[in-house]
Amino acid sequence: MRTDTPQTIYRKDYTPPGFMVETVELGFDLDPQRTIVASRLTMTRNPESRARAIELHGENIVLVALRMNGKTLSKRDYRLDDKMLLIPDAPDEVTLEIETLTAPVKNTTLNGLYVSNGNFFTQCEAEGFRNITYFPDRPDVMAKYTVMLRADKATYPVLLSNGNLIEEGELGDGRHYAKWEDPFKKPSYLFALVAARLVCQEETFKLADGRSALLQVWVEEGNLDKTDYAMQSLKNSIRWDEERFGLELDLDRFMIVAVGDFNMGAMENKGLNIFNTKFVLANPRVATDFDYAGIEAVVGHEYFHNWTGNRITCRDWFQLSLKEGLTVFRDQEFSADMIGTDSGRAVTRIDQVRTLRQAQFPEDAGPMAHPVRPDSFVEINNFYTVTVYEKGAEVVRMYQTLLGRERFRKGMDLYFERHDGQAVTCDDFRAAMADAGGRDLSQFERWYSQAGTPVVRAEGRYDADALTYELTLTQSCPATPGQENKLPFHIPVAVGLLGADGRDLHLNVDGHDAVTAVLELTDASRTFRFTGVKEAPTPSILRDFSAPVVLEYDYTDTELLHLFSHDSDPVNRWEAGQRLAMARLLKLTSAVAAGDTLGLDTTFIEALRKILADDALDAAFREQALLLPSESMIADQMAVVDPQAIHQARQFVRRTVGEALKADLRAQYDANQTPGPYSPDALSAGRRGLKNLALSYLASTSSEESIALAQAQFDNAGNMTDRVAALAALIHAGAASAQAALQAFYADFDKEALVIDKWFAMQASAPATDVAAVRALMRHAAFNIKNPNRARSLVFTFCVGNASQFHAPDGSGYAFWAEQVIALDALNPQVASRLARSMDRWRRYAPALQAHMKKALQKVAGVKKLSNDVREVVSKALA
Ligand code: 0A1
Ligand code: ZN
Repeated sequence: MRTDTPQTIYRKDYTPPGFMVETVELGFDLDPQRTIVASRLTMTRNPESRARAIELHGENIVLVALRMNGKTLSKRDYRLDDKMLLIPDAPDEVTLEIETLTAPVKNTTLNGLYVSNGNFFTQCEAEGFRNITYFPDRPDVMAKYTVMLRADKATYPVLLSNGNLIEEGELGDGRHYAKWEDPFKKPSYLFALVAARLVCQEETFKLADGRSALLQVWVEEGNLDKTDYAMQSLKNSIRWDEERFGLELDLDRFMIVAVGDFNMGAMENKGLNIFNTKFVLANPRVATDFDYAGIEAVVGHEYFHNWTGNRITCRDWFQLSLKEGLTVFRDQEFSADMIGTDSGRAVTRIDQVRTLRQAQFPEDAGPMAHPVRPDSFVEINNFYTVTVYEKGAEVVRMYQTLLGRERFRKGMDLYFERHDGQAVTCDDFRAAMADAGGRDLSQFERWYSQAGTPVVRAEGRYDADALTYELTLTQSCPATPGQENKLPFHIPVAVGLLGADGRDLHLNVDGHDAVTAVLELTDASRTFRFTGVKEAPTPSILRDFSAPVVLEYDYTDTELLHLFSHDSDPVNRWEAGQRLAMARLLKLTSAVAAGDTLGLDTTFIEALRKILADDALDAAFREQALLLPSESMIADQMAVVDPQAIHQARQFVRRTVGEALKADLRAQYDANQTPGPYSPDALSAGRRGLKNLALSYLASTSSEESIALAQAQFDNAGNMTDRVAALAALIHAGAASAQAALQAFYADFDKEALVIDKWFAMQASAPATDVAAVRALMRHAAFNIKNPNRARSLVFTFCVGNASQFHAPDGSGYAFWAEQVIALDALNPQVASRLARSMDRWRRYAPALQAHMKKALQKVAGVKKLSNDVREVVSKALA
């Protein structure tokens, strides 16, 4: 933490490292108060650099000793400040021996070496290693690591690090040691250690080439009954990467370790993945279908990083999406393949589209907007964003759409062939795709360099005499901070045409001869001509969400209803329903604000009824189709956001649908029970999803009958999915029994931290929970702001997921936000900075609210000892 003006770092300033590190030998004498780290580095001058000095990063550590080539260096031989250690005169080959001191127990940032529940863990991405020892802490310095851990045996019986265990033994006075060696070169951000009292589930797993690997999932003792699904997901991930990409596990041992205090989801340290407990621990009693899906995705994600991230890493942090966008794409494909059916795949795709719209589009339209490959940053930790991750994954998906699956795979092969063991850039990845695909992808580069969500406007014209349909696509992209004018993107637009009977017409356009054509829009505007079109079609544009853009087309209700009933592309079928709903929600929001009477047309309700009752459709798809756009998505469509009016309008639609479709909802509720033992598979989860959506619509009417139904489900639930769904229904309906249910829930699960997180989150998001109620919950004995999961469950959920209360007209929500950002910043800047982001789009509210928000932002910005993390976010918001 510094008080000086934070420095901006630019991509264009990249220079290669002055020295490369060949080998790293680390020795840890672990003690919570005083850990001594001895490091021995062999380094050689990099012929590609003009830098003379050895530059080592180091923060929040004490330098105890420094030797170069066996000789102790005195203060005159080096320069040291609070960030860097510089040795100006160094020979071309050096061995450095460095001793440093840290106090892990005092480290509340959860970055570097820290203590969680009495155990030691590390987190080094992006720049945490410099909190452990002095080192060129940048991803383009890759070295081989040997690690010796020493600690008290009774307190820390398990000592883990990257790679293979090569030696272990006793040390006397109750201490023991373990020596680990990682056979692969890696950047420092992939270093990890664990010293802890843990137990593991383990298994020997056969790899495709006949080798075996030892797989372990390490958890605290009481959690060994919650590791099966993570282990199963790990095995599935290994198989999948072998089959889909021909990539094998390159180690004899692969470990996953769960930790209760963690800033993010998980971390792909070589051979030693460290996970937030949230993405490891599951059994039917404590975890929901959603949790299970999250575990599968994150276990996959971290495992897939072993090739996309670890074997080939990033040259610098501006290239973060090189590993993250690609790895998210891989985990998305993995999850989709695990379901196996086309309709299941489509539901995962719909979820991805929802995430983009819910989180990435707003980011791209706000003060923190940045390209997938940013040009500058103040604090790299602020750039682990939905843009770098999810939009980055869309960019990778577009290669596959443009090249086809087969040539995309060739591109991946070529990427590994060229760059294995290297630290490279997004341009290198694009070059591999272009070369393997035999295509010029130079214009595609703009997806990396230009921020903002492109808008594609479509206009169609049918000529009955010529039997042609002309589709004109016009693109534009709004200005973003530092980027006034944008050049045209290379956009794949997948299009189909529906006939009056709802069936796909056969297409002849641009050399395509199919029912879906991928049109490539590269100019600002282009007209595509479909020939042999025998009737006026309804266009289905941007099928499977073929590009991360906003599609504008002036659909009539009739066309949307047609698509909603018939589109063979499930994503666009769903999309038509969302458009129908959004138009109504926006009208109703205005009506609420104007004090007009509210109404909902039967056409829309009947369209929902039809989908709901269509047993030919997957339950999971029907659930998606009946889910209304969220309050924040509605807000994004408004010139001036009115959170309370949005909330009332949406509630009105839920209530009206709940009443009108009461019988149908009840029928689906009954038809989609999942008797027998719980299974998290997609089919069962989909049925539970539809059933619980039906329950929530029914309960939104607050009828006695629906509340009794929710209460019965709560009392008899055989799994956590049904239990939380029932509890949420009771809370949101304002049922008299909700308090008692909450208490019973707490009493049942008070030993399960992840369930208590749900307990806080459900209350934080309830429309009746105001700031005072949140403050009261913060005084609950189980609340602990130092634990990121707990802070997120209560404080974040309220600020991000309870808009009508957070945006209380008196500004009390914003004052609360400022207080919490400031309190968190003193403990954990990374977490504080995430919370700070929730005020990004303050300029979109009415003047009175804006005034309160500005005051809150200024209050945070006025704090002298603010982290760079929060400083960057609030100053960009205020700029
Ligand atoms: N690379 C991890 C994400 C991650 C990033 C930073 C962290 O600490 C500050 C932790 C994890 C992933 O993509 O899963
Ligand atoms: Zn990742």
